[in-house]
Amino acid sequence: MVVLRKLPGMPGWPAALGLRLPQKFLFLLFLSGLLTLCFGALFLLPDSSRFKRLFLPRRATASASSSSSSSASSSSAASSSSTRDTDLPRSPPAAAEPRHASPAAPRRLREKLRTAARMAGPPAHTAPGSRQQVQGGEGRAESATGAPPPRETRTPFRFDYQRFRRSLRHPVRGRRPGEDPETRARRMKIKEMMKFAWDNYKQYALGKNELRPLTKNGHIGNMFGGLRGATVIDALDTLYIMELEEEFQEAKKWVEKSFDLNVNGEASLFEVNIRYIGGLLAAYYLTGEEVFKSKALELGEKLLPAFNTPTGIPRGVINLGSGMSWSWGWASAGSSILAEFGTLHLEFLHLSELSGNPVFAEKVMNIRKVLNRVEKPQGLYPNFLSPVTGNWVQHHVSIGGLGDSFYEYLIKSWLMSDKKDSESKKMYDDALEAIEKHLVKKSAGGLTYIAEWRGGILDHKMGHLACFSGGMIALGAEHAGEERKQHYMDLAAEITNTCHESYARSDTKLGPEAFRFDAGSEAMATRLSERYYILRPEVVESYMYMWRLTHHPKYRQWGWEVVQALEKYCRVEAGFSGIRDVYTTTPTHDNMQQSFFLAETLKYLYLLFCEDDVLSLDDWVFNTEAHPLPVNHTNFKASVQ
Ligand code: DMJ
Repeated sequence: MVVLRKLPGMPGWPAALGLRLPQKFLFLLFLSGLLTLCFGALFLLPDSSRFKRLFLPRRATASASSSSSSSASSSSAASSSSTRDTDLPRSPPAAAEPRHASPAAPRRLREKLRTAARMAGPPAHTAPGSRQQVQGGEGRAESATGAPPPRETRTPFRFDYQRFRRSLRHPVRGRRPGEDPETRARRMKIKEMMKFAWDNYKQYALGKNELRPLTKNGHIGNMFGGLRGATVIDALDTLYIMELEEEFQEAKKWVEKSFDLNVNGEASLFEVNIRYIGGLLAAYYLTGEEVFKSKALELGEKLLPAFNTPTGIPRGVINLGSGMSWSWGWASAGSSILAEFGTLHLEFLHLSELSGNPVFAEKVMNIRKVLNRVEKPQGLYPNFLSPVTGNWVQHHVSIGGLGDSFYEYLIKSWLMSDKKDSESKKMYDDALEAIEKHLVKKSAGGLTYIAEWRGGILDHKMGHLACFSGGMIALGAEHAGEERKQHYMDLAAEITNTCHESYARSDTKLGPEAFRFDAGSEAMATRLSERYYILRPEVVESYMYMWRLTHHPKYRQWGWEVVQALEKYCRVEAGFSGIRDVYTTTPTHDNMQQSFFLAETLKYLYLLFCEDDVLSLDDWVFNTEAHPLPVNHTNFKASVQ
């Protein structure tokens, strides 16, 4: 109580205020309360606060971080500590209910949740295999035993880009042997379309997510959590492959100067992964430019808190600022979506490969573990899974929307591993067998299609999205046993043919969002709400694979028909736009140039008219947004310098 001592020549404070004894007592009580509060508040300051470091010993500030980080980093093991923990900041379910918990939660609790979320994503660029470094936070210098690791064991990690380039079997942009003039002219036309799409985006919408080509402005939307420039990131590798050098430099400059990752909004984990992380990874592998790698890794870390659930199955939506995550409001009973959590594998393996940080690979390997453990009805994978119990929530199965790219990533995981990941190949083979047995049907008119399944009842409808499966099945057929190979190639060709029919039977020669095989309908939309086309790539994606694997000229011919239809019905003054009805030759436009038009539709069309060694299937797998990721020829051995 030094401050209250009576100083010579000065009256004591209470006395100076003319207080009597009971009042003095009350005043003292108030003052001591105030002091206690001030001291307590130090603990609420962020660990980085100078005041905190001044007043509290360093160890005390670090301990909270290190305990939450160790919990978070082990949460990838499905049933390990995360299911047992009840301590709130270490408890994934609590962190996973922010929408409801957040507004009412006291400030301290919210701060702890944020800390837990942050610590789930340790910084990359750490030494491979050094577990204590994976468990980020200020306490990360300590090992599991509490002792600091000897300095010399912390080997710096550097991915050896030159070594990776030497491992490729073909030059990235091909060798350019002689080719017929028509093929070249068609390829050049597609390149011109890409330049037109990019130039208009650049002129009217650079920095926004998509171009609105009718109103000549940009669209941001709410899918990417405040991230901008989806079209830039999606376009990078297409510009590079098409040798649009100047345009590629413009896009790269935007990434360097304007691509801001410090955003604070609700993002789709899936969309950010396939478009942004996929796009950045591909741009890095194609060019070796460090900026793409570092942005991909930084963004990857921001996605990690979504995995803090009791099973390690991530939730679909994540706030990129706070790390809080939750399920889509429309997903039944707080479930996660098969096509979303099942479409992370390729990108996350590369994030681990490039950073030397195993956490990304652990997260997706755990997803596979959960999926392998759960009982599959008739061998099928339903689209909704609870991230809390790890059980299916609803028995809706689809190879189109909600399910699609999960199957794609099974076969591509195997291919990307240079055919070593036999577990994913088996999962793919088993899934395809079940799909063929229960969902593949032939229409009265002889068209093969893949129906949807609702608890055992078939819905005889195929979405445009499901049309990627022709290409996927062909890709898998290449590697099926001799006796199945032809069978699967035939199935792939039949499905691709059906999807072509859905285009051929429309007035615009572009396909509807969904088409049906019931009530006398054959490969046509029967509902008004399904007649639109939003520049989707899946049908030309299958043409590209079928061309590469069979070289049947009809696939190039079909692709060219799409080019002509796009020019006629989707090209407008300032870019390309989706249309609202494919069954009229005077369609209205939806005023949206989707970023996947540049990433996928134009890239697949271009590759259809390239030689096979341009982004050769020997060296690359395309992620579900058509961003090429390299096959692991060198066993992805990290280069330690
Ligand atoms: C793309 O973003 C991806 O292909 C995704 O897998 C599904 N849909 C769109 C394009 O239609």
